[in-house]
Amino acid sequence: GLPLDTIKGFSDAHPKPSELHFQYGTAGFRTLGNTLDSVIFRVGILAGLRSKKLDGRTIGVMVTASHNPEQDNGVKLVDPRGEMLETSWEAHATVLANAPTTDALLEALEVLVASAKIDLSKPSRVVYARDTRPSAPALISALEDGFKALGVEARDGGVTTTPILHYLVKAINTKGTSESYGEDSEDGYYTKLSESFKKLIAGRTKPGPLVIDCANGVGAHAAAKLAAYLGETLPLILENTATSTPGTLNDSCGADYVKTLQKLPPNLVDTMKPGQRACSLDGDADRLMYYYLDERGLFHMLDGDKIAALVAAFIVELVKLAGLDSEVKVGVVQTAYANGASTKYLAERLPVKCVPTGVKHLHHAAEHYNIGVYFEANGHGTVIFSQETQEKLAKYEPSTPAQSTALNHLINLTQLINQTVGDALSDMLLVEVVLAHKSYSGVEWNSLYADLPNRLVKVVVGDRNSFKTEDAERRLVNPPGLQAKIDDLVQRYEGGRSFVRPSGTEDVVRVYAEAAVKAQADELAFRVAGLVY
Ligand code: NG1
Ligand code: ZN
Repeated sequence: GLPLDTIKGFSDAHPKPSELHFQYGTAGFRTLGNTLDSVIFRVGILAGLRSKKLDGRTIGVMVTASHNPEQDNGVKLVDPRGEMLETSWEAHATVLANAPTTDALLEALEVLVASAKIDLSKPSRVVYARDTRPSAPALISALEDGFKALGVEARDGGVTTTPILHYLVKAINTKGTSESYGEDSEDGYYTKLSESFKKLIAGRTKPGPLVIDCANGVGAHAAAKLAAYLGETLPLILENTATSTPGTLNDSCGADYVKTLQKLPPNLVDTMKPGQRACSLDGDADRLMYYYLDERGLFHMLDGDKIAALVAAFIVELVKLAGLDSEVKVGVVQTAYANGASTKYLAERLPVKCVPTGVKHLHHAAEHYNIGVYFEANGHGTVIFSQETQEKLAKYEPSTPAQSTALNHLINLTQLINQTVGDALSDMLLVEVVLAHKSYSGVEWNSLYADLPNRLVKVVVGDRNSFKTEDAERRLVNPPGLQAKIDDLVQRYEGGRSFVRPSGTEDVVRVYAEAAVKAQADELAFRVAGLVY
């Protein structure tokens, strides 16, 4: 049975705040860092049980709150293939987090062990990491108490990015198999990325330096290490690297700042000269936002949709050049927040599917293609190659030198891309490869299509859970009658599109609107917000 006395001893030191309710949502648990002690302790136990359930395979635990303000923190579990936690276990996490007392926790654990048929004699293995937030050390010791309470074999991944933790989980679980994902160390990660990058840009014109806004987060450490592995091949200029200065994380910088405000982080204004290309990471380095200044010094943003367009078109072209277009089907997955112009551009070239917000939905839909490209407009995304496709590429015998070259590029892309989850640094190298192959500057990339003007607003409502959607969150079914009013407004705007959905991460309802001109997009968003309020 469970080591009830040991768990009790540790649990009494991590009491649940009685007034708070916690929910494992699309981003795991995420709230003020100083309220999460009991939650994180319990997640330590849950991760161990998840590992036992999966026969001792290694589970990941990441302590981060991504792009949220510095005082927030959070925790997410990673399944053995490096993917997000299986949905049914999100509910188990929520139940454990809300057990009011130690006795209630012990009871909830016994119920979980019985209902999920967990064999407690199995080993349990976990690898864990955290970003640079000041609240992390205390939360990590609560997590470690959770491991001790259950007797988990825990490996400390240190202070690192979310995508590196996902990489480690997959590398550990595939070690020594035919599907080995790479060495199970940070060195293995940087080596895998930098070697494949060097192969992919061999013989191309050396790119000019790239400015990286590291959001004063853990991406600053990772980008500095990556720069050392890349050497001369890609000069990086790192900005916003003050990871130990309190109050700086994600403050007036980072991918979310750039996407939301559609402007340069203020402290890059002097660094950026006309023609300069740059990108921003978020606080845990899984989102990426590109931009450049044109020759007049005007700012142009290249978001997740632009990355999807660039990358998907390139991969489709390589598959065709390799002579594999009848056998390998490439598809794209987006959410309702994708710019309508990107959807139009992509749908003219390949299949495009729209799914509800949240990486797990995008990832699962992308698995239905041989090669699935998915990006959220906010810059989170990746490309996944099915196991069958990777084997096909390995065995395929090209009949011309041109086919052989294209095939090698595809194989190297399978190594360059972190297929477990969106990874700002891997995605950044991917973008640099495509730009080098196409001889594109930011200008050519940006002109693949012109973004439709858009506006995103938040509305605080009495009960966001009363907002129910269908059709991949593009239409409301509740409150009754509201969708008809939105439809009525939308059809009065040229190129108009708007939708309303409850946020999965904040206690608000989000309103998105697009229209042919900016003032109209703003007006439509505010009028729809007026209906919701
Ligand atoms: P919510 O709060 O459900 O809109 C936000 C982002 C998502 C995704 C999640 C998880 C927007 C509009 N929404 O979700 O894209 O990144 O956080 O982190 O950007
Ligand atoms: Zn993030």
